[in-house]
Amino acid sequence: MKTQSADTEYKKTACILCSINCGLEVKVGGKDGRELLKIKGDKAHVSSEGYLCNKAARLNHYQMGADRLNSPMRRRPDGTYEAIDWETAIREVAVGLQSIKNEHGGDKIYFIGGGGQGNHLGALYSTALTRTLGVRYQTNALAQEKTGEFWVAGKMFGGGGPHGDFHNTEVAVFVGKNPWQAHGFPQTRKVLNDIAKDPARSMIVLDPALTDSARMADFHLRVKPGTDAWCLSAMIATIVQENLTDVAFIAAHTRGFEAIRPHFESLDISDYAGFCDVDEELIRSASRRIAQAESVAVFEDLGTQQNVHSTLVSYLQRILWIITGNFAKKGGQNIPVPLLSVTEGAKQGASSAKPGEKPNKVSPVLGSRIIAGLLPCNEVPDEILTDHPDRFRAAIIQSSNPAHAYADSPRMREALSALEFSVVIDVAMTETAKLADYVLPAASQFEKHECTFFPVEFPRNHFHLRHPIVDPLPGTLPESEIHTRLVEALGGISQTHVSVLRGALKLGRRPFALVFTALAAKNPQVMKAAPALLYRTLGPTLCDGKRAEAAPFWALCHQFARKKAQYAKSAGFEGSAWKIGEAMFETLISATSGFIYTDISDYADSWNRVGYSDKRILLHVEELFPQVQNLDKTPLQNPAGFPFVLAAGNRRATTANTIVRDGSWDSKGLASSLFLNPDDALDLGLANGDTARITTATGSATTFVEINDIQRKGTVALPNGLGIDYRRESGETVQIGIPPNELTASSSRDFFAGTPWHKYVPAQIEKV
Ligand SMILES: Nc1nc2c(c(=O)[nH]1)N[C@H]1C(S)=C(S)[C@@H](COP(=O)(O)OP(=O)(O)OC[C@H]3O[C@@H](n4cnc5c(=O)[nH]c(N)nc54)[C@H](O)[C@@H]3O)O[C@H]1N2
Ligand SMILES: Nc1nc2c(c(=O)[nH]1)N[C@H]1C(S)=C(S)[C@@H](COP(=O)(O)OP(=O)(O)OC[C@H]3O[C@@H](n4cnc5c(=O)[nH]c(N)nc54)[C@H](O)[C@@H]3O)O[C@H]1N2
Ligand code: SF4
Ligand SMILES: [Mo]
Repeated sequence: MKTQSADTEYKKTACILCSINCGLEVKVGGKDGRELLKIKGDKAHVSSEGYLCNKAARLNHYQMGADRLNSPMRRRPDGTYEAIDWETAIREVAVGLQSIKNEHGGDKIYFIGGGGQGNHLGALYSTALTRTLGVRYQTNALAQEKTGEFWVAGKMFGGGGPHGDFHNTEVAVFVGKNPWQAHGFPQTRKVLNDIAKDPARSMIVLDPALTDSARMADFHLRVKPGTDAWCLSAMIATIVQENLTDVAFIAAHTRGFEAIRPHFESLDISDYAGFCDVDEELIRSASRRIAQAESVAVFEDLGTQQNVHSTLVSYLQRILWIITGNFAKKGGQNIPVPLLSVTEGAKQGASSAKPGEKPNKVSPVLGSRIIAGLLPCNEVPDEILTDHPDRFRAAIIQSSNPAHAYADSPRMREALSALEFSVVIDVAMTETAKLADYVLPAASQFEKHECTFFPVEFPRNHFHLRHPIVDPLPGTLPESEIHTRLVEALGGISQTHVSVLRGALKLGRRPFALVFTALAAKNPQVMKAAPALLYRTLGPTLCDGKRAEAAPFWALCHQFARKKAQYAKSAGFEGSAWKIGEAMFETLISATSGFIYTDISDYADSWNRVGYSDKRILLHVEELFPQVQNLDKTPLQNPAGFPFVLAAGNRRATTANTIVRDGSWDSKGLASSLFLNPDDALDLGLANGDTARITTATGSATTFVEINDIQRKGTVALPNGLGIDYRRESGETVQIGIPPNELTASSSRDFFAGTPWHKYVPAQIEKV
């Protein structure tokens, strides 16, 4: 685990502030040699090629955060914490979890989180712990944004998640997405600039706000908040009514068009334009632009995913590009080949049911739909604060701050406090950590190996295992070590197995693989604890133990080579499945700027990942289509006394979820304001910089206003990720901005996926 700390060479790693993880070169040094002194883009990185946005330069605020934890903490009966040593912490946490398991069953332990924007290696290791304990249920931030989309994609394509090819597309469509600030695909700002500059390409944005992205758009459909379903319906109707569909594509590749066609044929486009308050001609011309394009790529994000009709919108936007034939082609939507997808990881995290048992598809208390292995975040309190016999009794929370990030923070705090046992694994003493029985301090993402499972590009896909670039903060451990020690304390790793495997390894990795497989066939615990067992056996042999944390990837590379050899071959890996697996793994652990593991030239290959045996895309989704038909009977109305629509949590130039807790990284304090439209400001008697009170059904808060042309009249917006308690080096605790979920309600959620309506919070605004 040791790295040289005193040298000042540039070292390669990646930015952790959004899912793109741009490659970095960092000059380390400063205090204890642990600071990130200078940060530049890594030109050799296989995906970002030197690209960075403004945020990466401030990463030292994360690395050197004054509230970093440097010792395991145990809660005293009076609610304060005392530092304890690691040995005590591991022993007591293992005992705590084991006693919940013995008394109530492992399925009463809830696993929350796993990883963030830059770290998923800990999520991989956590499966050793959760499967050893028999944990069956989990949730994470994806279940407050993407689960509806996952379900819709799964239903329409029979698996796989299609992804837009924005680099090559003729028309880019952003639905509730502000890619200039939030990114979402490699080198986002460069791609947006390329599209904007090219007269042959266009950008269409659906957003009530005049965001940086909307300003670049050729068509800005400035919908009334929460009405995208009407706008998208009108767009589909335009294409159907003006006979602009791709008839040949629909006939050859889809199922169910006849069942949905009559609705869009008879739909009154002008009425629907009225519902969403967008000019009918603008809707028609944007729709024609889509229909006439050689290729169209679409990105939906939080503006609709965290809004009323979120799952419906996921469905409607797909109809739009499917009936215009934009699947399995350059510049369109394609289904990538992941090395390991986050949702596969999610499924693995909660161990599957015992043989003969029905797999768990619904949550234990409410009986809600579980999508991609995840329970809806909004329902966490409902599954705890009840006397239902199957309620959750304990939680393991890793790299997530539900007390701040999930809807209705007061109720989340009540729920987390009601648990009989809880442990948080984090780098900082977060709002959630402050409610836990034990807090285990993780090494930062620059102090250990890390990676994410987010990159899902097509046709070239990369993976980047980052090496530590500084020594761990004394007192911290990487998740690999934390989970392995916990599994050992629970008796989940047999020392006999360890000796036998180490012995086999002396003869080579092939005998090791054979012995591992033989042990696993006899003892199911071997597979359950596999990441930890590989770490303890194969780990020490990887570059003299320096790359021990990469051990589980050895198995994953071999799995990929066995099941998907043709894709590895497309990236230049040759030979037998064994040879390919070994070569992929050796490349993975040594490629400090990432490596390409799939490079397909044929876009039609996407059809191989459509799950239905007839290889057709399903257009008529019976669970959702009735809601589409009923739209005009369900107009949106705010409750009396709350005339504004608050978007509780937008991405801005200096926000990054709660990864950087030190608010001073936003040196000009730009991020914390409430955005307000000039007409509304006039009505309310508010001037720039004045303080306003925001009141919702859940709570109330004050902050200063920023009057701008970004906000649509009747809407206001707060940034996401702010309002966290930050303990400065001086000991003083500061809170910058508003914690948005003091204002949101856990009951405001999608009827289907349970995803929150953070972007549609009825609110009252007053001058203070
Ligand atoms: N700078 C920065 N970048 C980030 C993050 C960050 O914290 N900071 N977080 C990362 C994460 S975790 C995620 S999930 C992504 C999210 O990325 P985005 O979804 O792009 O981010 P948001 O700004 O939350 O929401 C997008 C847009 O939705 C719009 N919106 C609000 N209401 C509606 C509506 O009714 N209809 C439509 N069509 N639009 C609406 C808002 O005006 C906003 O411009 O960003 C990632 N990137
Ligand atoms: N109102 C409102 N709420 C929202 C949103 C919104 O737009 N509005 N957006 C939602 C979205 S899209 C998301 S993704 C979530 C994000 O919310 P969370 O899931 O809570 O994720 P992060 O804010 O990224 O917090 C990650 C945690 O990981 C910790 N951490 C950092 N590095 C490490 C590490 O190496 N190991 C460990 N163990 N911990 C580490 C950080 O200290 C932090 O506590 O917020 C959601 N909440
Ligand atoms: S925050 Fe910016 S620099 Fe960091 S990964 Fe995302 S796009 Fe790259
Ligand atoms: Mo997110």
